Formats: sequence, C-alpha cells, structure tokens
Amino acid sequence: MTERILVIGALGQLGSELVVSLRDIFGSDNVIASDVRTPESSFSDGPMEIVDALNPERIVQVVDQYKVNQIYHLAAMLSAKGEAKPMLAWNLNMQSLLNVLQIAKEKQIQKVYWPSSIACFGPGTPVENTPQHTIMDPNTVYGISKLAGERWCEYYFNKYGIDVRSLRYPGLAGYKTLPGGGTTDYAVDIFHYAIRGENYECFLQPDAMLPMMYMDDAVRGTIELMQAPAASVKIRSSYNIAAMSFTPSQIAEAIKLELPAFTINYKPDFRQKIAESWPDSIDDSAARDDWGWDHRFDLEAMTKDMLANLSITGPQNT
Ligand code: VAH
Repeated sequence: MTERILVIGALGQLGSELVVSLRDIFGSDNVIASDVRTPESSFSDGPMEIVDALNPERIVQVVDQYKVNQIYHLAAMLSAKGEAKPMLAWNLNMQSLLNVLQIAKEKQIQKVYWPSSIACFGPGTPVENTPQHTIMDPNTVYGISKLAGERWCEYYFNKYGIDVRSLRYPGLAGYKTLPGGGTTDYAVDIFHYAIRGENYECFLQPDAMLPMMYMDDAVRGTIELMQAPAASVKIRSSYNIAAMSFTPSQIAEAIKLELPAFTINYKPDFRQKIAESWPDSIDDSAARDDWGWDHRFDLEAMTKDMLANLSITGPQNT
C-alpha cells in the first residue's frame, strides 16, 4: 500500500524539516505539505496545499483529493506565544487535534502523528530524569493543551483503535528554519547571532537548564516511531524522548570553542519562569526499550553542525 502522507503545519520549525525527510523516504508526490500560510518557496518538489487546521471540511477535502492514509498534525501555538494569546492557543492546539482525530476515525486514516512536549510537565514534576509516568501539573496554556492532547490521543486509541503516536519533544534546534514563539528558541537564535559576529542577548538566565535535541535526531526519531510495529508502541499518550540537557552558558561556551570572539549577555524575561517550570532532564528509557530510540547528537556535535551549515546557508534575521 503506498503511503500518502499529509503534513499539517508543514511550514513550522519541525514541519519544514520533516517534509524533506518524509519526501526522501516516500517520494515527493506522496507527501502533501500543508499550512495555513502560503509558502514563499518551500516544498516546490511536491504537493503543497493551504489548510487551516481549524477547518475540518478543508482537511477532509485534501484527505479525499490525495487519498491520504497518514496524517502528521504539527500545527500549534508554542509556549511563549501561547501565554500572550491564551484562548487562541487553547483553541488552535486543542480543536485542531480533535479535528484530526475525528477525521482519522471517519476516514480510516491508518496512522496519525501528533507532537507533545516536555511542556506537559510542571513545577510539581520531578525535575531530574523526569519519568515517563509522573506528576504532570503544567502551568502554561501550551503545556495544558499538550497534557490534554495526550489524554485525547490515548482515548482515541483505546476507544476507536486509532493508531495515533506521539513524542514529548524537548527544545529543538535546527539550522533550516527559525522557531516561532517558544521558550527554547534562544538555542537557535544564539547561532544566528554568533555567525553574524554579533553579541547575543539571552532571554533566559545563564544557568537555565533545559532538555534539548538537535533537529536531525528529532526528525529521525519521529519517523522511526511512526515506522515501528504497532505492537511495540506501548505508550499511547506520548513518549518521553531525550538527547541532551544544557544551559545558555554551556551552549555559549560550546560556540566560543568554535568562534572565540563570540559574546553573550543575559536579560531574562517572562520566559525564564516558563523554563523554570520544566524538567532539567528526561528519562526516555521507555522509548529506548519499546522501539529502539537512540540519539546521535550531543551539544558539541550539534554546535559544529549548526555553525558549519549556517556558514553555508547564511544566518537569518531572528
Ligand atoms: C517551546 N519549543 O519552547 C517549544 C518546546 C519544550 C519547548 O515545546 O514552547
């Protein structure tokens, strides 16, 4: 059976890279990129549709037109932006997921992917090596929507047999696209400033420890989860997944090893409080045991790869 994959939210930080990798594996014509925004140039090698994830009729129209049998639903408002527009964030993050889950049920979609986040944890969660099953008391709209979304995913799996799979991403850093409205965006912005030879003013404290992952690992882990045999996917809320943890001062030191002239100063804003509510490190043994997850990039490898690629592609204005 040919995989016909719809990616909703394809222009986002994760979507932009996931579409490229999915097209490499399944063929460009079999991966339909979609977003509420019109792309400037991306994805011209395959189908691109304008889809508002809050419009279920439009999603169904594209599912029917392309005979879609897998949906990656990535559209969401991230943590920092969500605190500025709480009701918009809740509605987008929750209603769009419910639209996709209901369509998966009605149209017999074979597999659904939906990203959760370490933002589903909160100040009461054990902060070191946060377990797969533990206290979850998120205090951001984004985190609350991720916790609720995980519950809905498990509900649709148990009640209707929908094969929906999910990962609790840490902060993600990649060189191809800028993140939008997250608390961990600093870990991407810092590289663009460094490549431009400019001082970086960090919106988190130097010792703000956060779980992070290089985009290459996140994209590979996502596809490996989706290609795993259904029987090995034992967690149907969302899997903890991890690679490394670092602080702004540690990533700054890693950059200085490559660019000695790089400088940073710190001016924490409201995002510091959000960062403090999240874990320092994650126990992802369930993902490693159930479907063979393993990360490949540590801070040094990510730093080298980011700087090497940005020196070729050129920094973007963050
Ligand atoms: C955010 N990048 O900062 C997202 C992520 C763990 C953080 O979910 O909101």
